[in-house]
Amino acid sequence: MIKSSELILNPDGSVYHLNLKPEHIAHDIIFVGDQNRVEKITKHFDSIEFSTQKREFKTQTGTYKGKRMTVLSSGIGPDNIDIVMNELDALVNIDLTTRTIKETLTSLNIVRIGTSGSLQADIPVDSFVMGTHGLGLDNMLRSYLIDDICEKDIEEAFIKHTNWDLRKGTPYVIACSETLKEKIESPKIHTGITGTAGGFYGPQGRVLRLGIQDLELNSKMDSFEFNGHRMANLEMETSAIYGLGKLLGHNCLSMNAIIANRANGTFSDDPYKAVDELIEYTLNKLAE
Ligand code: R1P
Repeated sequence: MIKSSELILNPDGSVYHLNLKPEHIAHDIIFVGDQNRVEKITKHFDSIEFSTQKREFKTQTGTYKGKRMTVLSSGIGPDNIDIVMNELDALVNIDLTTRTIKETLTSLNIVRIGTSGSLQADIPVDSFVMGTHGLGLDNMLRSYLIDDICEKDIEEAFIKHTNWDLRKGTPYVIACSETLKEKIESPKIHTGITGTAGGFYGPQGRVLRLGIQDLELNSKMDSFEFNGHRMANLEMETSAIYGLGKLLGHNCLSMNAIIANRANGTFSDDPYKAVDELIEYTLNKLAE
């Protein structure tokens, strides 16, 4: 039995941070970072059956073209993904009344629709990237037993290529769900490794007033290549979603609208338009 200090429930029986009960979520779930993006997705729905919000975790469940889907905002960063993935998994795979793990486990389909900065000059602003892998620079996932799910060859090559300072932790690489990749990919979507940083400024090589540990980090990531895989973009959630998804048995894929190009220093003139287009594209692929 999982103790009440470990799996915290609200007085109404919902999970602590997400404020959700098992009946509130669909098996197809869309993650967004920004809570204001939830309704930009659900405005396309046929109908909405449930809405709630606690802190940055806003959830709406409804149907799109007859398919039941949940849209949930994670807020920013891998630490929030730890909360979101564990509580969503508890909703389907732990009996919240007996506080025991169910005998038959359920796999959720989880697709992130995010915003991101491209690392490659040839992946321009307003284009879309599907992360074939998440490359975690954030360390959150290293609290779990991840040795069996990591792509160790890519990790080792990345550490060597970037001369990574291990005092910042050890980068890890996790592959996306092949099933969701096949369902959602198309020639107009760029693919590549999505880097996930544990911060927005220094951890992604941005310099405002503070010096950073490796000024060359972004150009080293940009030139990294391993067996035909290169880094496409940098954001703050994908590797944590892929890692916890793989550990817990869920299918995960990350789609990002490129709103900044870090290689040539440009920013989209209309980032909301790119996000809206990615939303419509992804919704239609999911509903097929
Ligand atoms: C940083 O501005 C945030 O934007 C990106 C990053 O991953 C980070 O969460 O994604 P979202 O637009 O989905 O939040």
